[in-house]
Amino acid sequence: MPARKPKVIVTRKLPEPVELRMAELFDVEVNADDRPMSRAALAEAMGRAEVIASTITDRLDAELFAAAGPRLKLVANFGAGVDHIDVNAATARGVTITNTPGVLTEDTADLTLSLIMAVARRVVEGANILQAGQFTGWSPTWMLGRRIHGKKLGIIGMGRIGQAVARRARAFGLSIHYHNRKPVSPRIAEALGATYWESLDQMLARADIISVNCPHTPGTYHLLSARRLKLLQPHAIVVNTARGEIIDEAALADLLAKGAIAGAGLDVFEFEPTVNPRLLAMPNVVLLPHMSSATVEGRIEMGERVIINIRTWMDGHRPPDRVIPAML
Ligand code: 8YV
Repeated sequence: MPARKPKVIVTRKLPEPVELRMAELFDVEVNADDRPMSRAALAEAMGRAEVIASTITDRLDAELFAAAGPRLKLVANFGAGVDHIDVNAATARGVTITNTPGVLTEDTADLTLSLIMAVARRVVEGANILQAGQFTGWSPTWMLGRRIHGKKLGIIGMGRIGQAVARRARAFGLSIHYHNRKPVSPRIAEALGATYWESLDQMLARADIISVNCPHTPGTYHLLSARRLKLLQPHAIVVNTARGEIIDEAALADLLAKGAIAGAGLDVFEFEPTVNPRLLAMPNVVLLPHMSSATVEGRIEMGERVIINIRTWMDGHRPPDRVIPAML
């Protein structure tokens, strides 16, 4: 007898190979127009699906879980971060949440280093000048950036992505400093040559470059608050490929405008997709549209994790990438 196919509603268009495989395995409905689903459409989907394959553009809050249909058992998120999902409310309601860790680590770390280089060496500014036809010839004192080699990188959040950033940064000659809820194992710390700072404040005051690589949780909201940002040195650069909410964006813009810090590279924003207009106008800031995991390979692997999580749940096992409230 063929296996029963669960009703899976996919809230955004996914890469074609992922959609094709899902269609083979599940009774699948895809939001083909690729715009974020409205709250009403999400509520309707949660009323009749067994599985929702969500993305960051779906805000799945307690109210939606409370109103969800009795068939809803799994939200298999396409993405590592789950701050758009009320995991407590889902768990209380008996809905399992999964994510896609591991498969976007290297891509996100690559883009983090790209932002560090772009800001420190004024890469985007230089390219824009050239495209605007303003390159009139080499000069000994023009377009000077800041050297990366020998500087101190302070990584906030030393999980998979933080460690992948550290591995790359070492090759660029940066010394590795990090703040985390707890130190990494001595083996990892030694391999990365990484120094642990229990006090984030002290690390901020000494680092040349700060990279935000922790998840957004109630505990990390505005971790880089106005007070903490003021601890940074005037030549410091801040890079964020994690979540905009971890930095007080208005306070960051204030410091950049005053020249109290040297620059910023941001792939994520506090009120995404809205970007603080003051940041948009600054030459020492490189802004990207939340694209750190945007590779063909990465997005297919993310889809494969979603499928594995749904399949394992279908087979009556515990999905490998389960997110539980205690992890947040
Ligand atoms: C994803 C991300 O593209 O995985 C994450 O947490 O921030 C992104 O890189 C996005 O979440 C897809 O839902």
